[in-house]
Amino acid sequence: MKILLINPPYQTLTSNLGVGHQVPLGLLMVGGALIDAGHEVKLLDAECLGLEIPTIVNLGRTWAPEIVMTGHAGSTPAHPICMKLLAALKLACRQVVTVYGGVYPTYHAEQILREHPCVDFVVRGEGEATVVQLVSTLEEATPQKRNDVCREIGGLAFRDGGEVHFTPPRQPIANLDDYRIGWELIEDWDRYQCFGLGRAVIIQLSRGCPHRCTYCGQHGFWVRWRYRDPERVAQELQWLRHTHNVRFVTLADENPTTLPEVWEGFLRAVARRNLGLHFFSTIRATDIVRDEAILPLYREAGLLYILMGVDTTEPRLQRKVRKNSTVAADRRAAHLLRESRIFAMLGHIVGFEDDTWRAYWRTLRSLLRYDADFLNAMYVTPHSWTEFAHECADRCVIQPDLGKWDYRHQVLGQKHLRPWQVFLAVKLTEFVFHARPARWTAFFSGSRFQQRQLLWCFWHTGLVWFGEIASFLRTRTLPLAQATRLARFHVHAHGAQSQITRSPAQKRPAFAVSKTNG
Ligand code: B12
Ligand code: SF4
Repeated sequence: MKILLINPPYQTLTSNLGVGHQVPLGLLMVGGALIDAGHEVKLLDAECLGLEIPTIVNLGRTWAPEIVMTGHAGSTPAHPICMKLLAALKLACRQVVTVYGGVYPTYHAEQILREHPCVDFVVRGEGEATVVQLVSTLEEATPQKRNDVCREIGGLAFRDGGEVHFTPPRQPIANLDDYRIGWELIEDWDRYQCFGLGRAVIIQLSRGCPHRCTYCGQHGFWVRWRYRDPERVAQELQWLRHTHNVRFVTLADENPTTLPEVWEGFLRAVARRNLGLHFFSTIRATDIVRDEAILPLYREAGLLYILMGVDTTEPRLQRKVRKNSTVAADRRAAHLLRESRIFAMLGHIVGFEDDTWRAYWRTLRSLLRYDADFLNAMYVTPHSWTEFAHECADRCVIQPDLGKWDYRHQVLGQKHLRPWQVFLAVKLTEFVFHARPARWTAFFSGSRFQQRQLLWCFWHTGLVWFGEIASFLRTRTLPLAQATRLARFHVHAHGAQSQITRSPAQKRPAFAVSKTNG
């Protein structure tokens, strides 16, 4: 069948002014599986090309696909634009079947199918196996039989006789190497660049996470931690380097370091090939401390930027959000990374509780003591499928526009501070952190390459910093008195099925990792 994959035109300051546009890995993975099943697949990256919806519709009409599929990594904030896109496409091409997938639609399938007739199918969970089965059904079954056959496909939701029908959840893919990334769908490799280091890709060594941080839903989405054969991932990177001149790699893994032997095997396989690649990865501070002895290998393999989610500098809150780390471990990790000439980025979450000016001042002083290279401050965002949303059901939602649930806008109101005060505190924290003299002393003692990268980041994070101030001045938030409580907001905005409940995966104990893959 003729299938058009569309990366929706969701624009962010992070991509436009910050790190640059990245390959839409989720769609490439779905696309790879469909190509291997014999279908004719095309990718339209409307985000990267900066296309407006009418242009996308015209291009869609010209190519005349039988099926259109969309979804986005930033699945919550991209949801409103995905719906506008599918509505416009459905209006222009009534016969086209539309399929929507990703994390947000997985948890909000019922409301989406009830409220958006432009969506025919929602794929819940991992997409690869489900889309292959769905497309072969659409190809073979008569329209009268279609729904009956679709009932047999795990991981789907669709309308059936006026009701939304959910098929049973699909088991997680046992062997991730059974599927491949559809790299051939990329038309212009030069469009995807990162950190000023040339062509870039995103790839996964593993999926899932054995930890259970209360505000995060990624572990529930992937269900179990699984990994690809590290040798095969390294081979794929070698191919990307030699065939497409790829220079920079973002590891999309939630927790690539889960099993030390797998992680070390991957680093060795990459280092041995001497590919001259640079990597960005998110790694837990506790694992960096665990890996102290092999940090030179990290660098040899090309790890250049590591984001550590320290989340909070308060030990009490660390325990409350179940971070399974300590302030001492976080600081030690930042120090070890700097010693190993790897840029340390701190992921810091604002607004877990009702803060005061004094709390922000304390946080700033603690953050400075980590002496890391960069700070990524994010506003806590209560996704309905997380335990955190359950815990703060009584807090008020001052940002009802889902398009702004992107960690860069305040979603939950504060009792003691108004939104502009929280914003000011965050912007000042970011400014003081990045402008502190110790950081510039380190700059002058670094290599030319490190100095170049620091300047690149300084310029781009600076642009985003100013961009966010401009965006804040244009963004409306609700006064606390008019804001809805989170529990009500989720019921109203997302329908009864998706109101805040714990996902079954979150009830499982932490650290449920088997030593065998699959
Ligand atoms: C790499 C990454 C980035 C990169 C690149 C994003 C990109 N273009 O792909 C950068 C740094 C640019 C980035 C930016 C942002 N990101 Co980001 N990012 C990630 C990260 C680390 C990996 C995403 C990924 O590729 N996963 C692997 C792929 C294979 O998984 P997937 O996309 O979910 O796809 C699978 C299924 O969902 C499904 N599926 C997905 N799409 C579709 C479509 C169809 C039709 C079907 C059938 C199935 C399907 O099938 C796929 C294969 O199984 C995740 C954290 C994490 N570890 O997951 C955060 C994450 C996706 N990012 C997030 C956010 C919020 C953002 C930003 C909005 C932040 C900001 N304000 O700037 C921006 C959005 C900008 C943008 N243009 O993407 C959140 C999304 C939360 C949510 N559920 O809404 C995440 C989950 C982080 C988190 N911990 O919460 N991000
Ligand atoms: S370590 Fe915590 S925040 Fe990171 S992916 Fe795992 S559960 Fe989510």
